[in-house]
Amino acid sequence: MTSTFGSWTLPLWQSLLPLGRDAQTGGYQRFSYTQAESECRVWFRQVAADRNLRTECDKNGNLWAWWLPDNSKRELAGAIVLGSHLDSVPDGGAFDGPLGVVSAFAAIDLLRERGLVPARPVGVAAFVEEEGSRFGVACLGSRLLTGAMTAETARELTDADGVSLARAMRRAGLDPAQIGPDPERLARIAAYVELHIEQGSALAGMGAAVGVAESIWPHGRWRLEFTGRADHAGTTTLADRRDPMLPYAASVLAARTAAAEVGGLATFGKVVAVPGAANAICSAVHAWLDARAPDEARLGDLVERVLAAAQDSATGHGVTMSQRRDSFSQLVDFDLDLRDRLVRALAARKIVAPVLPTGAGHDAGVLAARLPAAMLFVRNPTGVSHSPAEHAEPADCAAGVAALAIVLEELACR
Ligand code: HGY
Ligand code: MN
Ligand code: MN
Repeated sequence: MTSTFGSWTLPLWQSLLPLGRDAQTGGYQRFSYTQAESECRVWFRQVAADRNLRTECDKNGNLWAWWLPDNSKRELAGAIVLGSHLDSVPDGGAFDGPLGVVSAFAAIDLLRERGLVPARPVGVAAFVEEEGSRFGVACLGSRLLTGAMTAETARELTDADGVSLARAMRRAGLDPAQIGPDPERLARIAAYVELHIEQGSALAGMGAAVGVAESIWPHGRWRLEFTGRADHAGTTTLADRRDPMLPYAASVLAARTAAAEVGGLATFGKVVAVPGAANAICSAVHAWLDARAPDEARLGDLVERVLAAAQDSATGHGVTMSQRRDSFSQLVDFDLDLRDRLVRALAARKIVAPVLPTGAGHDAGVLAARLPAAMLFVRNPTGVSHSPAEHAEPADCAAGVAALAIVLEELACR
C-alpha cells in the first residue's frame, strides 16, 4: 500500500497487515480467540493506548476504545461509535473488517490534527466473531450485546474441533458466565457508523469512491446433515449404495436453480465428508447453505425449495437428512434520518456518496435493531471479497477515512 493511503493511516494499516496472514495464500486466518485474533486484539489495545484512548473489553468479548470530551467525568452517554471487526473468514482478505477499525482510529487522528474535540464520547468498537468462522454464527458479538442471541445458546456453540465458545472464552481469560445482553451499554450509544469495503462493485460502476448503505438483504445459514452408509468404492454396486454425497450434490444444484428463480443468492461454501476417504463411500456429509434474498418471502421460498430438493434426493438414495437453521438476519433498512444526515454532510464537502443496498451482513445491521446505525462503503474495483484477492485502492481508502472524519465531525463535534 502506497503513501497515498494517507500518512496518518499508513503505519496503522501496515502494523496490522502481518497478523494472521497466511504466507502461502496471502489470505487471513483470524478466527476468534485464536492466537492470530488475540494478536489483533493486542494491536487494538496498543493503537488505542498510543492515542491515549481508554480501552475496555465488554463481557461479550467486544473491544471498545474511548475518546472522551475534555469535560467528561467518564460519562459515556450519547456516544458516537465507529468500528467494525478484526476476525476473518478462512483465507479472508485484508480489508473486510480491519478497514473499518483502522479508518475509525484514523478519522479520530484527523480530527485531532485539526484541533477538534468531541462534544460527546467517541468510541471505536471491534466486534468479536463477526464472520462466524469459528463458532458458526455471524455477528456473534453484536448479537450477544443486543440480546439477538441468548447466552445459553451461545455458550454451547462449538468450533470444528468441538471446543465450545465458553471454553474458548475461558482460555482467552474471559468469563463466559457473564455473556449476554448489555442494555446499559447500548443505551449510552447515540449512533453507530461502520465503514466497510464494498463487497461488490456497484461503486466502481458508478465512479464513486465512497457510498452509504441503504439496506441489508435478509440472510441466514442452514446446516444440512446427510447420513448414509460407508462402504467400499471399488466393490459396492451402484444399486447397493446409500451415498450421502448424492443428495448433497443435488442440493448444490437445487440451490443454484432456486436462487436464480427467486432472484436471490445461495451458496454451499463449506462441506465436510465423513470420514473423507478417496476410496470409500462417505458415511455422512455435513454441508452449510448460505442463502440471501431481497426480501424474506423470497428467502423463505428459496430455502424451502433447496430443502425440499435435498429431502427428495435423500429419500431416493436411501439417505437420511436432517437440517437446522444456525443463524438468521432479518431485512435491515438503515435509519433514514441518519443515512440522510451522512449523505448531506458528505455532499456539503463535495463528496457524492451513492446510497446502495448490500447482500453482505454486518454488525451495523444487528445494532440497527436497537439504535440508529449507518454504514459507509469504500469502492472495491473488482468487487471480490472473502478472498485473498480482495482489494481497495489506497486513494479510495484515504477517501473513506476522510468521509468517516466528516461524518464523525458532523455527529460528535457539533
Ligand atoms: O457474511 C457476510 O455477509 C459478512 O461478510 N460477514
Ligand atoms: Mn465478511
Ligand atoms: Mn465484514
